[in-house]
Amino acid sequence: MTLKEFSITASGQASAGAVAFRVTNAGTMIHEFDIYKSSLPIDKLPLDSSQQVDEGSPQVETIEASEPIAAGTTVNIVATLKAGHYYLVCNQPGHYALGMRLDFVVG
Ligand SMILES: [Cu+2]
Repeated sequence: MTLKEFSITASGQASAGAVAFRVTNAGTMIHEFDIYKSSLPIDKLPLDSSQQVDEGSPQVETIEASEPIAAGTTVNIVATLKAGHYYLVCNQPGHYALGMRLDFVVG
């Protein structure tokens, strides 16, 4: 996974179970790596007043929420995922709306 201003890109595939993500912040500012599940379209998640995805909304299930990831660093994150459709998001204020969101399917 690569995070930068303002995109998330992925390579590789995931099967249900413990999924390991190697997340590199290749940008120049702090980013995050969050995994959500929702029945809403990826561009229609509810936002709070800080222009962050509202993780308290009943329409958003937060599977994983990383600590802030500094520019130029790489972190390893393991999440236990069932087969299904997830959204990978950076939830620093405004970044979701600027395009830091990605569909992710676990087979
Ligand atoms: Cu970001």
